[in-house]
Amino acid sequence: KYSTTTAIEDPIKPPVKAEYTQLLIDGKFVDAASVKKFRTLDPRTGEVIAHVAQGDAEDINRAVSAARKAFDEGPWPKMTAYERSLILLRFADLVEKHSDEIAALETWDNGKPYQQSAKIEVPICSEISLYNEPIGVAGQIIPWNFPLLMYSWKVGPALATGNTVVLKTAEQTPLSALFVTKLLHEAGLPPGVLNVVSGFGATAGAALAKHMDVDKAGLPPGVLNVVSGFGATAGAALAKHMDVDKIAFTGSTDTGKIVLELACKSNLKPVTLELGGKSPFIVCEDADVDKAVEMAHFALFFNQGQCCCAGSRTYVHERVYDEFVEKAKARAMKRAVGDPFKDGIEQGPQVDSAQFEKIMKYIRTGIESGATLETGGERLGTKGYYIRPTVFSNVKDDMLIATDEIFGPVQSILKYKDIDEVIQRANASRYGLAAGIFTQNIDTANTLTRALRVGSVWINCFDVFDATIPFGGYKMSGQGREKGIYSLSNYLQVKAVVTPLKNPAW
Ligand code: TXE
Repeated sequence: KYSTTTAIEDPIKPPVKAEYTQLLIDGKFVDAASVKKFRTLDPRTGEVIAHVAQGDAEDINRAVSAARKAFDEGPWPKMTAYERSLILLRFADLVEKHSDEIAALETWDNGKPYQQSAKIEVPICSEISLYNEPIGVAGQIIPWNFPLLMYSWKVGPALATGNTVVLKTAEQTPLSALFVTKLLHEAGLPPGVLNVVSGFGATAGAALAKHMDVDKAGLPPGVLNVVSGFGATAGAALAKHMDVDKIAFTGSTDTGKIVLELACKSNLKPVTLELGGKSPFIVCEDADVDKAVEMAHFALFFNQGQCCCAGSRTYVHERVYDEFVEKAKARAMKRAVGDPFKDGIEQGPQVDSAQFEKIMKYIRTGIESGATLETGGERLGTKGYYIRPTVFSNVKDDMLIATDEIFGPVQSILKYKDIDEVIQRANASRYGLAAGIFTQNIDTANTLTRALRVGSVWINCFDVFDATIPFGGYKMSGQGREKGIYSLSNYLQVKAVVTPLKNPAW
């Protein structure tokens, strides 16, 4: 079942067209003010799928003023939660109706297996929108690894609570968000409530993070023109600026810091951040090794390894270590890699050449630092961004493959002796997003759950997501939680109201 080069060299034609490629502002598809476009590529081949409008600061301004008007003048925030819920429910129906097209678009733009897009991500996109609660206003910046899922985690709660939104999609994957936002309008969303700007992070993303309403803040005209540029330049230039009322960001820890700084130096808008991770997956001495191997494999390799919560440090007890390594290697060698539109494929290409190069660089550091390369470690085929499932054993805690987020199909296996030691080593990370525990002993599970400084613990399972379960990180994995009741509070203001009674006796 192992990948065949024919599947990769002769890609299946996607059963969908890239129909929506403009920005979506004030309920209408429009070109970027600069009329510039960027290419979004098929990661199976590196060929162009479509030319997409390239939003920048000026488009963010247009989108923010549409969102501001829609928020200040209504009707969206003034509707009852029930009225909003009717529109969101209609949207859920439309997503279901168009699920084949959306799933195909997602696989084409991102490279993830079609079955994953169709069975996991499209249904989540409609489920998560079924909230109905009160008011707010928001800027949202999302990454490319789960374009639809990130869209729904951000947009669902913001809209349900009556906010208006400017959403910036990732430059690698602009297509699915435009498609479903069109469906939201078809479901009855008033214009201006949700505006989608595709474009590059440092221009459109940074502009959104630091956007200020020039008129309201009384700042001189022209200041906003400084917004293009990366990190320190953009942050410093905009230190004095006001922005949208709230920022939610998912992406790398480095960019998260920039976003927080921009928000802080402008108008102190509240920020939620969902950032990187280096999550431990701990296989205890009593674990059923075959099941543990399968779960650890899934925890790391799911979505081509491009998950913020990937179980990317596989700690295995010394008693079962050798058997585990052998079986983990055999499982990785069986992983079906190939065209993500093909049935039975478990792993498609990485999203783009930058991610591909980053992963290959980490593989080289793993070999150079003395870890044992059990399998993989190389490119697959000659086209696109496919990487052979890679397993390293004899990994030490201070190797880069054990400390850094690789974000690819590279499993690092580490040996441990006892529970206190593994707790200390698992916690010795700048990240704290998630952890997996594999044991049949309830005391071991409870001890680890309590001791691990992470936002999610999966016991004898991994990557189980439900709209009601909160998700987010400790330490440099982020701030705040998404999903569940927490996601609603991210978008709500609290107002205390006090009034004297005429008759103090009551
Ligand atoms: O991330 P960025 P990249 C990690 C993963 C990956 C690495 C780099 O390790 O290999 O980050 O990926 C926007 N102001 N994660 O470069 O830069 C950008 O346009 C405002 C983990 O893609 O964080 C995109 O929309 N916004 C992560 C979004 O930020 C900016 C998912 C994410 O891009 C900006 C993705 C700026 N100055 C990557 N610069 C997770 N937590 O799941 C960029 N952006």
